[in-house]
Order: sequence, then C-alpha cells, then structure tokens
Amino acid sequence: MLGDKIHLKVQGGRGGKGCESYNHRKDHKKVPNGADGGEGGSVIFRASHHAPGLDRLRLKQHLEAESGEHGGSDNKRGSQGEDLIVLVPIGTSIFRRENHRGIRDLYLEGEEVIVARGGRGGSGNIGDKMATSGEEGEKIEIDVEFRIMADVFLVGLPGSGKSSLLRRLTRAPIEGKDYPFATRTPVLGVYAYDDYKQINFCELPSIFEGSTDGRGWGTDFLRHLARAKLIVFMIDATIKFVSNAVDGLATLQRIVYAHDDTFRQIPSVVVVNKIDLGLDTGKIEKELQSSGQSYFLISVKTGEGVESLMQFIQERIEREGRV
Ligand SMILES: Nc1nc2c(ncn2[C@@H]2O[C@H](COP(=O)(O)OP(=O)(O)OP(=O)(O)O)[C@@H](O)[C@H]2O)c(=O)[nH]1
Ligand SMILES: [Mg+2]
Repeated sequence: MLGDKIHLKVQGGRGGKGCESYNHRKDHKKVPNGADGGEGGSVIFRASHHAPGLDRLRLKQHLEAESGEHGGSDNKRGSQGEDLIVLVPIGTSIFRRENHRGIRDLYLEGEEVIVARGGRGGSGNIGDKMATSGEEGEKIEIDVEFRIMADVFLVGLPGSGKSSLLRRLTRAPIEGKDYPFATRTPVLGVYAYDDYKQINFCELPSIFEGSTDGRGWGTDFLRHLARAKLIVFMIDATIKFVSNAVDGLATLQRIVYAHDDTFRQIPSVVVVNKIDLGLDTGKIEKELQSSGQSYFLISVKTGEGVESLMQFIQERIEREGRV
C-alpha cells in the first residue's frame, strides 16, 4: 500500500573467525599457517523501479547479511559473506529509529546505501599473529518510509473534482464516483505534453475541517507532500464543507501546514472548479483576490480554464528543472 512505514532490525554479517593452525615440518618446527576469516556481508538498501512495495518487509522484521567464512589452515582465507541487497521502491527514506534522524533518501534508480556493515574477519595466526575471532556485524534499528515521488499534488475539499481533473489530464483509468471521499488512497497519473515531456500528478484523499479529528480519511497521507514541487489546492464553486472560498482555502492550508510547517515552502496554486454550474464566481474571485494567492477558475467538465492552469503548472515545473 502507498504510505508505508516499517520498523526493522538490521544487522551486518559477523566476520569469520581467524584460524589457529600450524604446519608441522619434518624438522619438528611448527609454522603457523592459520588464515584470516572473511568479512561479514553488509545490508544494503537499493532503490529500484522493480521493487515490490515495502509491505513485504513487514513480515521480515529482522534482516541479517551472511557471515564471513572462518579462516582455514594452510593459508586458506575465509570467503566474504554475501551482502544482503534489499530492493525498495524509489522514494524510500531510511531513518535511525532511536532519534528519527535520516540516514538516506533513495530517489534514483539504482541508488543505494549501506545500512549495516558486516564485521571484520578475525586474524589467523599466520606470521605469528594471535588468532582472533571475527567482529560482530553492525546492528541498527531503522524506520523505513515510502513517500510518493510526484511533481504536482492535488489537495482539496471532498468532491471538488480532483479525480475528474486527473482523469482529464492523464487519461488514467480512474473510476468516476459522484460522492465525496471516494478517493481513499493516493492516486497517480502522468500528464504528457509536447511529445516527450511529462509531469507526474498525485491526487491525495480529500481533507476538510474534520480530518484533523480523524474523520474522512484522516491526514496521514499528507506526509507524501514532502517532495512536492507544487501543491494544487482545490475547492469548488459550490462551496460545500466551508463557508466561502477563502475559508475553503484557509482550511486546506491550515491542515496541510499544521501537518508539517516546512510545507509552507512548497509553491502552491488555488483552483476553483465547477464554474460551469452558473454560481456566483465573481464573488469567489473577489474573495480570492484578497488572499493574494495565484488562482484559476476552471470547469473540468467543460474544459474551461484548464489549459491556462496547465500552462501555469508546466512553467512552474519546468522552472524547477524537473521535466
Ligand atoms: N458540474 C461539474 N461537476 C464536476 C466538475 N468536476 C467534477 N465534477 C463532479 O463532481 C463530483 C466529484 O468529483 P471528483 O472528481 O470525484 O471529486 P474529488 O475531489 O476527486 O472527490 P473525492 O476524492 O471523492 O473527495 C463528480 O460527480 C464529478 O462528476 C465540473 O467541472 N463541473
Ligand atoms: Mg477523488
């Protein structure tokens, strides 16, 4: 499922034991010939388009890489333990559990991080060294979290037309529902233009005044906004769930910024949908002008205003260097 957060214990493989052994020569001299143990394998997280969801890790709880082989007599070095490579979806972040400090965000295909190093192998007694046992692998508890990688996030009041807009822009096979709160989990869509350019969209479930008390679908999914390039705050001309357009916008912003104050830095635009319904959009416009926000009045149904909105979004995203 989108929006996973998983707690794991991770451990590098133990280093192999160094060997204590001797070559008994004919002249009765003992020559030490015990070899070093191999290094333990490391646990490595690697981002991949092909990775299954993080849910599968929930069953694991404990991940440990292979131990190094013990050293042998006759200078036979123990072989290294194999690394444990854990494939995770692009957009996975790894945190140290004890202080929730970020270890690494994995944004790119193939990007990887060593989460727990394998222990060093012990020394063999070759060259008259003391034979030692191998070191333990590094042990760490981590939280692994997935956040959606999309350029533009649609955040809006229930039933304001987010799914309809996404469907229109991306031709994604999104089911049409004519009741609010129909979208329960984030939905992705790709908007393609100018032959080869793309902008990734994500619709988040609706929020409204009651969301912070856990009504509707709550607000947990808002953490996906961490990497948004642009937030589209969406309300509609019927002004349900709020008393007026500015109040609608203020409600959305209050909930989003209360979830994480740093989201204030994400550029945003306001969209008022359903202007085809013949309601008093002049009043709405006046209200929004006073808010000082960029806004667009559109009708997903008739297509009015959608092109100008998309022009704005394209320019914004291209300026971010993301297309
Ligand atoms: N008249 C009119 N109706 C619209 C327009 N856009 C969407 N609708 C209707 O509004 C209703 C809700 O649309 P959705 O796209 O599901 O809204 P949403 O914001 O995704 O809603 P939830 O995710 O379920 O909260 C549907 O019945 C749509 O057909 C529009 O521009 N004009
Ligand atoms: Mg929807």
